[in-house]
Amino acid sequence: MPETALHSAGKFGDVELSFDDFKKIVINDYRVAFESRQASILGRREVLTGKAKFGIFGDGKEVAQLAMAKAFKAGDWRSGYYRDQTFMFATGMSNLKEFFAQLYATPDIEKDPASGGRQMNCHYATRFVNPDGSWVNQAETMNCAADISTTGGHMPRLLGLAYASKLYRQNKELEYLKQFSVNGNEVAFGTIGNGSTSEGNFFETFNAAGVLQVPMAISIWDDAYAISVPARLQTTKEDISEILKGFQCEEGTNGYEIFKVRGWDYVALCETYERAISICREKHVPVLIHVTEMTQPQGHSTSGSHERYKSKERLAWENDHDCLTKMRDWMITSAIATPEELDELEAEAKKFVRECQREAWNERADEIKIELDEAALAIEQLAQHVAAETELRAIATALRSVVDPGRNDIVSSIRKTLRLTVRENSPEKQALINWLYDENEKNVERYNSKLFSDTPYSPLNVPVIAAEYDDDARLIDGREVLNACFDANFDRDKSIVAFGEDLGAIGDVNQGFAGLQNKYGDLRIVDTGIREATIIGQGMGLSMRGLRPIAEIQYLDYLIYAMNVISDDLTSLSYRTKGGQKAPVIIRTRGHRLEGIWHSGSPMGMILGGMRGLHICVPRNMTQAAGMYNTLLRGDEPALVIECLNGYRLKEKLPANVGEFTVPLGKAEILREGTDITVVSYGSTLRIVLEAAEELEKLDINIEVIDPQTLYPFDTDNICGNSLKKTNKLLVIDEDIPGSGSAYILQKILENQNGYYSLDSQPRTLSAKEHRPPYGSDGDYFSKPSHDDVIEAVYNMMSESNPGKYPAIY
Ligand SMILES: Cc1ncc(C[n+]2csc(CCOP(=O)(O)OP(=O)(O)O)c2C)c(N)n1
Ligand SMILES: [Mg+2]
Repeated sequence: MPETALHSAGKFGDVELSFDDFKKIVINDYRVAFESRQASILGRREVLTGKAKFGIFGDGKEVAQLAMAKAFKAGDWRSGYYRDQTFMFATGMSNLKEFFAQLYATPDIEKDPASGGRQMNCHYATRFVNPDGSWVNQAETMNCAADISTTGGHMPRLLGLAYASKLYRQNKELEYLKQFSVNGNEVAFGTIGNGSTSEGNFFETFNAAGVLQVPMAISIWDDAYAISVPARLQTTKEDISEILKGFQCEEGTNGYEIFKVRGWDYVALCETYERAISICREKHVPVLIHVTEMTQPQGHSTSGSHERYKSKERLAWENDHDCLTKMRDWMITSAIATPEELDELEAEAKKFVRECQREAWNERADEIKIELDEAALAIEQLAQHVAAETELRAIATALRSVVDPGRNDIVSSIRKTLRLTVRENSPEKQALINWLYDENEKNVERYNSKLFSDTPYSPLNVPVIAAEYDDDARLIDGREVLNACFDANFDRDKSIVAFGEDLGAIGDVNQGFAGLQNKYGDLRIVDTGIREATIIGQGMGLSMRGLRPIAEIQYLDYLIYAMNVISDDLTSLSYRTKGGQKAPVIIRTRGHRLEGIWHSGSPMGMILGGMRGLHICVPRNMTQAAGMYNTLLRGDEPALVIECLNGYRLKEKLPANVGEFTVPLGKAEILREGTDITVVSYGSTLRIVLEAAEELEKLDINIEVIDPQTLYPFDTDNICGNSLKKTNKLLVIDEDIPGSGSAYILQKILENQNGYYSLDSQPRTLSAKEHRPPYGSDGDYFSKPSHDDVIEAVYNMMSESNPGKYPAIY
């Protein structure tokens, strides 16, 4: 940072301040806000001149954020959106140089600790996972959950961040987790734009926090617009706090404390935040602070200008109500500073911001320049030895003359060079190839790493412990095996909690948690409202704060109601912070065939396509599920476990070590050895496949049945590919629609495991029909793969390659 490093905002505190001290704090606040404004102005210019690709800024929202920062303490959390740069500077959680480093997509966590160059500008995060995978002491740091661009998408996790404080305060068994909380005294601060309060996520979160009574403080930055759409088309009565009045706490009720304050009124803002946050912190009552009359001096983002859709009158009003101008005027009339003093402060601030910007740019550009020079030189050296000398020299010259080059320019030039010299061999060419390999490795780390935490605590490193059975092991319902597994884990680890619809009092709709709320209390095992998105958000927030939640979605079909949280927020968390944050939540659900359109879904393709970043477990029975929970609860990465909906009352043997044995992730199991066809299947369909195998035996067909057990990771030992070397035939069977989950499995086996080279006939898939399965047994028979379908699919493949031995059945 340049020498006049930014100081974070001062606090007024409880002690009586002298006027001089008060002045100093206010003047420093103004400086923070003014520098922030300059960063917005300069940032926009950098985008418009082509140095950065996109910009969105917090201009017009500065003053309220100064007030919010004063109420924010170590241990607190922010879950906000892209307008909060001033708050981040004022709390010291970010600074101007990092602001510009992110704007320039600098792929380095030292320079952009929020995202290592992965996120657009003004997407903030603090790093609370150390490089070795251990947790930072969150009770001593200010904490910011990583922003996402989808508006309102950060609300569900806010609920969980706040709920953690409630558990830490009320559950005395958690006192040993000192690095996450001091008696639950933390507040989770949320920010959201007025327009985004139209999102379901906002309302779902808002209601849930009112029910749960958690220390959550939502600030709504109301600038009366959402890009071009005015409040009239967004919000009933054009006033969000007005319509939320029914949530206000009354004598003897739960609810919220609701505040409304104007975004340019520094004094009122400071007073409001102080009052609101102390209620929230002390009483664990959620608060809403509706900040009105905010502006957007530069419009919404660099994508367009607001003159297109705001009237002249509105633009003039925004100009008059600019919070910085208002604060400046107030400081002058209150004798806090003279115009001359403020002019000087502003001139210094402008210079300082410019220096931060230049340093951030130069650091990134200098690094690339070194790489570019090396690459261009290597191309020129190769040029001397090849027929395409002129072309290669032209490539090097073009590379050297790119304005503001990126790594893509460098790598692309080398790849083009290698294509032009495809028939040449020389030490110079080899040197260039080596350089590219080295660079590729660095770029994988820069741009493709950390989809998962990949730390020593990864569930992939959990030791494998086999299930053990006593001689007289009891044969019990599958649900009882799970129940015993949960019981043992809840006893072992006090940080585990579970919640979901009907999960508490009755112990879930299939009784996996039966009796456990009585045993472990309703702070650990609890019912929730019908609110899938915030069940996942609740789990996410808790897991970011050191607890081990099992968040239950009652049926797999309802996962769609939580899809946005899982896909946008949870599964991208490790990646978008380059390993700086993690949320090891375990999502428990049940699915595959049972009854009716919304209780027999198996949308694995949707999950695989939309939730990469989760381990995806598809246990064939409850014992395997238990082993997976045992693994996941000892790891630190998020996962989804889909239990078989039709399997809870099937009998299974109770392992003696039901809370200890582990099923490793990514390890396929051969359930039946065979020589004719490799059949890969998972979940509920497996039982049908195994039954069909018996009948196929009578038709003189011997199938090998493989259960991958987890779809992500998939069969890391190539069990499927190796099986094909023996059978040369592949059939993938599942209950998803055609070309969905089964296509994923085919890609893994044919491409990743080189299965293609072992095949002597066309690989096939057998899936459900494209529509949802109708209600009733006939609906199931004619929609999902049946016993008969499996037999015929296998038989037809054999018939195709040997019609003499296997004549057509019909
Ligand atoms: C889920 C989602 N829908 C739409 C968008 C596109 N979008 C980005 S910002 C924005 C406007 C948000 O307005 P508001 O919440 O009032 O915040 P402001 O930008 O005005 O501060 C929209 C529609 C998005 N990013 N995410
Ligand atoms: Mg808005």
